[in-house]
Amino acid sequence: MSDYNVVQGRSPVFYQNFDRKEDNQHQTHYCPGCGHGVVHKMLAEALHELDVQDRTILVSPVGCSVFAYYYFDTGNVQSSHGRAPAVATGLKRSNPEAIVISYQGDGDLAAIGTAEIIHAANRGEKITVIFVNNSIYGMTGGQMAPTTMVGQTSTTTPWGRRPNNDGFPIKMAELIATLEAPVYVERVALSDGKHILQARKAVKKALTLQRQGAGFTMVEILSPCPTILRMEPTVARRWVGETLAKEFPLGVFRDRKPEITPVEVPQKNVAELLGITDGEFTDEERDARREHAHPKTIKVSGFGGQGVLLLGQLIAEMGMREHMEVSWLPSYGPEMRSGSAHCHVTLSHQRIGSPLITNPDVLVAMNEPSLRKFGPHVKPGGVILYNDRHLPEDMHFEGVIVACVPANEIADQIGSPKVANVVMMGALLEATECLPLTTAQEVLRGMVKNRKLAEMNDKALEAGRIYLDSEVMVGAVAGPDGCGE
Ligand SMILES: Cc1ncc(C[n+]2csc(CCOP(=O)(O)OP(=O)(O)O)c2C)c(N)n1
Ligand code: SF4
Repeated sequence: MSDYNVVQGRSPVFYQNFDRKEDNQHQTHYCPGCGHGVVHKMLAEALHELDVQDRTILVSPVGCSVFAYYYFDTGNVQSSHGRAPAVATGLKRSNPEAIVISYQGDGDLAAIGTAEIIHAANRGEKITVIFVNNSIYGMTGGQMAPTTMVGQTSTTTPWGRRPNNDGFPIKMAELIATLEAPVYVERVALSDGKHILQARKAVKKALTLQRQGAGFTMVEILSPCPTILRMEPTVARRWVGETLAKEFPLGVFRDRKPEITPVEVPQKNVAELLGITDGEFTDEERDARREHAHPKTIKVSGFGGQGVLLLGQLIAEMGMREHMEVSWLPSYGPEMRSGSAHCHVTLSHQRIGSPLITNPDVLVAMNEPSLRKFGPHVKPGGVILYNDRHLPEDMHFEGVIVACVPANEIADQIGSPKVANVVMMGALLEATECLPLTTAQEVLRGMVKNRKLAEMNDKALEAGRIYLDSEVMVGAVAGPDGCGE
C-alpha cells in the first residue's frame, strides 16, 4: 500500500455519525447539491482552525438550517422561527467567552425574523450570523421568500414575483450595512470552486473577528436549493453565479473597527435605581430581613382597570424591599381597559429562572372568568383569594384554601372602588404571611402623594387584612364556599 497524506477529511468539529431522530435514519438531511452542506463544511473547518470548537454555540432556527444540530459537535440551541439572533444575543451576553453563531435561512432571517436581525445588528451584538440565501423557502416546499427575485416563480407566486403586488427582493447585506454598529458584512456565493474558497475566507474572517471581541459580523451566502428550484445540482450551482449573484451583488459591505464609545453608567441594582433602599445593608442584615419574607409564586388576574397589574408590581416592590429576588410578568390583551389582564409575580430567595408561572401558590382572582381560568391550576395546598362573597355555585376546589373577600364592596364602603386591589393585598398578606404588613404600608405611601388617597389605601389594606382574619379565616382553613370551617 502506498503512503498517502489526507489533505481533506471530516472536520473534527462534526459528529462521528450524523444520526437522525427515531425512524428517519435512512434519510439524508440535505438534498443532493444543497448549499447547506457546503456551508456546514466551511463553518466546521473554520471553527477547527480557530480552535474554538469547545466554546462554540450554534443557534439553528426553523428551515432546512435546523438540521445543523445533527452535524456540529458544539453547543447547539434550537430557536423558534426567526428568533435566532435574539437567542444568540442572550447566549453571548451571558457567556461572553463563547463563540456564538446564528445560522439562518432567508425566510427565517429576512421574513419572520426581520426585527430580530435588524436589532441584533443595530445593537452590535458580538455574534456571527451565517445567512444562507437560496431565494426561496426550502423546507416548506418553495413559497416566495423576501429574497425571491422579480419574475421568479414560487408556489405562492406561480406567475413570477411582481413588485407591485409582492414588493422587491430585500438585500439584507446592504440593509444591515447601513447601520452604525456592524463590524463586518460580506456577501459571497457558492457558485464555483473559486467563490466557495472566497466564502470560506469570509466565514473564517467573521469568526476571527468574533474571537477578537470585535462586534456584529454577518456573511450572506448565496446558495443553491436544487430540489425546490427543480434544477440539477450542477445547474443550480451555476444559476447561483449567473442569476442570483446578478440580483445580489457579491462584495464586502462593511469592514471596519467599531466606533462605539461605551457610555459608563454606574452599576446599580434595580432597588437602588428605583430609590427604594433605605441605606446600605450588610449581607447579614439583608439575610436577616429576607428571613421574614417567604417565597411565593402569585398570579393576580381580573379585568383591565381593576389594578391587577399594579397589585403585582406592588407585591414585587415589597419583595425587593425585603431583599428578595423578584419578577413581575404582565399579560394583557390589546384592549387593556375592560379586557382581561393578569400578571405573574415570583418572590424568591434564589435567582429566578423564568418569570412565567403555570401553577401558582396563590391566585388573586378579581373576577369570575379569572377564577374559572386559573383556579384549577393553583398548587395543592395553595391559596385562592376571590373577589366576591361566595364562589360560583358550580365551583369547588379540592386541596386548596379558598378565601372569598368582597374587595369591591369593601372598597366602595371606604370611598373608592379603585382601592379594591389594595383590599386584596391586605387579605393576601394575612392569608400567606409572605411579606410584612409594614413593608406594604411603606410601598403604598411611597406610591401616592395625595394624602386622601394615601389614607384610603391604609384603610383598604387594613380592611382586607381584618376581613380575612375575622370573616373568612375563623379557623386556619377556609371552607370551599369562602367561609371559615
Ligand atoms: C412560526 C412558524 N411559522 C412558519 C413555520 C413554517 N416554516 C418552516 S420552515 C419555513 C421557511 C424556511 O425557509 P428559509 O428560512 O428560507 O430556510 P430554508 O428551508 O430555505 O433553508 C417556514 C415558513 C414555522 N415552522 N414556524
Ligand atoms: S429543500 Fe433546498 S435548502 Fe432544503 S435541504 Fe433541500 S436543497 Fe437544501
